[in-house]
Amino acid sequence: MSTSAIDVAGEATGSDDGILETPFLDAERSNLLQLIAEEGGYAYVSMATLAAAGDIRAAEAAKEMAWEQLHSGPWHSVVPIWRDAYSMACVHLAKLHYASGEIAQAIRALDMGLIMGGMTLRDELNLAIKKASKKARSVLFASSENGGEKGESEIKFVSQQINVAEVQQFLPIKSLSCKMVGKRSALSLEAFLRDHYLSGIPVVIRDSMDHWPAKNKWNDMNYLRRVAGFRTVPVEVGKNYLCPEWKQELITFSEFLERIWSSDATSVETTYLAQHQLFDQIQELRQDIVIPDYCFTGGGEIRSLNAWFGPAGTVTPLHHDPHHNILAQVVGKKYVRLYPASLSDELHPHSETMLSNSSQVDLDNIDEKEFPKILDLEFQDCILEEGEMLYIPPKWWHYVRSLTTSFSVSFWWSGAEN
Ligand SMILES: O=C(O)CCC(=O)C(=O)O
Repeated sequence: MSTSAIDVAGEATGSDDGILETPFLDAERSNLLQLIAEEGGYAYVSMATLAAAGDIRAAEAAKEMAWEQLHSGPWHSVVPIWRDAYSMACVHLAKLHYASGEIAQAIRALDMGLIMGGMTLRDELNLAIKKASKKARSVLFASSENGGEKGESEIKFVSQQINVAEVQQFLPIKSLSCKMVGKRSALSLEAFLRDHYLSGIPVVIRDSMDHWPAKNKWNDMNYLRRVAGFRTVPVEVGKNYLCPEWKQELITFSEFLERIWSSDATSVETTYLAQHQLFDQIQELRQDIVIPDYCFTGGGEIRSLNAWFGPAGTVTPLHHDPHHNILAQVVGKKYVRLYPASLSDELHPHSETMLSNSSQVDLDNIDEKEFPKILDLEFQDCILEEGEMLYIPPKWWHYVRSLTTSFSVSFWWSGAEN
């Protein structure tokens, strides 16, 4: 399936009015442009005005200008109105592509707005995506030749059991030989609160996600392709984010699914959709999951839902996060190792601020000369199986390696104390 097929056929079928409606932007455009001008964005304002009048090159130029502003310093220091300016330019571009029957390009522009843009035009972007997706689906799945929507057979990512002795050779030294994270079935909310949340003790919770639609759907490549194949997603390419050759790319979900399908577990060019707020971006996938009730027991607030989707062999190196975390394993298996927050100094955090939550120790290749005491530190580990959820208390260090193709969701939430 190629996305350009959407464009070619989209022009031919052309059964809708060719208009992406944007009532909110139409009403708010002059206010937004005023705010952008107050931040010195006069050139942007003239380009955006031309774009609104139908000039596609001006829409591209406005998008470029806003993009530069988004990359002018650290993300947290970007003036928020520039994020809205970026979404606005994306919406203009999408409307013009859509009007020319270039549906794939319209969807890509809208996705860029959702991934990189601000909150003000989010509903507008979602509305436009909904309409453009409907059109894309009607074109792509109109005939069974293109993978007809109904009756299409499943293509399972994971169908076999793993051989633990075999995977153990890829795992860090001493794996699965010390204390294992306890696994509990039918864990009550009271028991979770008392024995884990308040005591800061990790646990694997079994049998709590059987009702998620994702459990039956996400192991099927055809389902994911149908629902999201034409969407653009950010992925990480390379061994892991601490390696110099590591990079980020924006590709279609279809292309990503093909990479997973054809990947080889030993490759250094692993592609990983990691820590991405996919469920804010793709509403259809959000409907397949349920926020676990455990996340609400401490009276805090959900901070983010992240997707972690990739082939066997993805590695998230040893690091910690500030939030409570439930890592829910929807498809496949992962090895997870945990060290308590009290061992932070012994785990040698990087000194640069950006990486200070990551350890200098590469568990896959431990330098015993530099870190002679690492192998003496106590940890807990487990193989997180499909249908299990791991609770990781705040600041606990974790290392994660996928043992098969794997799709997990992490729920981060803050405690009432924050
Ligand atoms: O699954 C992974 O690769 C990493 C998950 C993780 O680091 C997290 O949920 O915080």
